[in-house]
Amino acid sequence: MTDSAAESTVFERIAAGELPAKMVAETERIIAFHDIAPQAPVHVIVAPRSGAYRDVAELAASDPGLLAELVAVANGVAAELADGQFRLIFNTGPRAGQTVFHVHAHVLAGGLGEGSLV
Ligand code: DGP
Repeated sequence: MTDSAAESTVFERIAAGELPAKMVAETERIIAFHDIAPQAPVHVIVAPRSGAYRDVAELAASDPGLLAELVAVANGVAAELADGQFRLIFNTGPRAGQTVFHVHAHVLAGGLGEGSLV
């Protein structure tokens, strides 16, 4: 195993309690916490505890049940923190803006302009 393969992702370290985060929901396999640099009034990251999957394409192909669980947690977060209306974004690949290669969804909600994409 190479050194880089042995390293935990930042979200695995948050899941393990090694890095602080404002947690909003936790299940056996999923965590949800406020983004460190919010881009909307509500901006929550929802991710599996495990960093085994780099992006949503890998997760969908390998464990669709876990992807469904992640979406259900995102929906619960939006119901609790906003009005249940939300945008769910999976940046997939560096040219799409992905910077953390541990699959995660961005839940964006609260006062997003009609028709806006970002
Ligand atoms: P992406 O660009 O899709 O890979 O999004 C990564 C997001 O993760 C970005 O919006 C910032 C957030 N983020 C990165 N590091 C941390 C951290 O240590 N704590 C928290 N709360 N959020 C983080």
